[in-house]
Amino acid sequence: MPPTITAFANSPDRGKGQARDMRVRWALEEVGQTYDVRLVSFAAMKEPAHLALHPFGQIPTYEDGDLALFESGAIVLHIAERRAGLLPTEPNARARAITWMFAALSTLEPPIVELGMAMLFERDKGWYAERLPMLQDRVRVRLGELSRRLGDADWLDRAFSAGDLMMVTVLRRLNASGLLDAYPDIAAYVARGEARPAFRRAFDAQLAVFKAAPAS
Ligand code: GTB
Repeated sequence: MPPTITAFANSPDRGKGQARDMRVRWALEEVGQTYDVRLVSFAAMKEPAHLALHPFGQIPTYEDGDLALFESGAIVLHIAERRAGLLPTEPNARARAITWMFAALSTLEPPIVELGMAMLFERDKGWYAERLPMLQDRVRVRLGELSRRLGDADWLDRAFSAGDLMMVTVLRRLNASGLLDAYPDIAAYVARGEARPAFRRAFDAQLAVFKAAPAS
């Protein structure tokens, strides 16, 4: 039996691949692991059956036999540890790739998500115009640092790894912000990730869900 992941039945991003099932799909595609998808509504995510899998009532989850996981980072790491293709075998390189996964999730993602949330939900607030530049600057600081580290390399630590997969999915959340326009090297890095055949397969699979969903 292939593993089963959960994804939005009706993703609010309208198939842009911004929900966090995208990184799990991509990881599964990179390692050549087939998978099933169980689509869940917002209401179903808060029902006991889903809460038993995910204490915070979110997607994605991952089930394989008697193992159930939540948190996209933990799921991608689990996939990468069990099948070849996403983590180097040399121990130090492997540890560095995992470090980049954590950096993506705990250093880059928080300010990027905070900016995205403000742009989505706070535009009509009196404080928005004052707060926006501060949120943008926090992201720019990280982009500048990332850009300096990336230099003219294709990937963060020589070969493509789960660290790059995670970083690219996090950076893609800036697509609508326009901030990446000032960082052509990072934009090119994201584009390299998006050009990978495994990314394309994962993207197309989640887009197909959006296209098949009844209009909401
Ligand atoms: N830390 C967890 C992880 O990495 O797995 C976060 C999981 C999470 O935020 N899941 C979101 C969710 O289930 C979906 S991905 N939300 C429903 C809820 O909390 O009730 C976040 C997301 C949603 C929508 C867009 N979008 O429309 O662009 C982008 C990202």
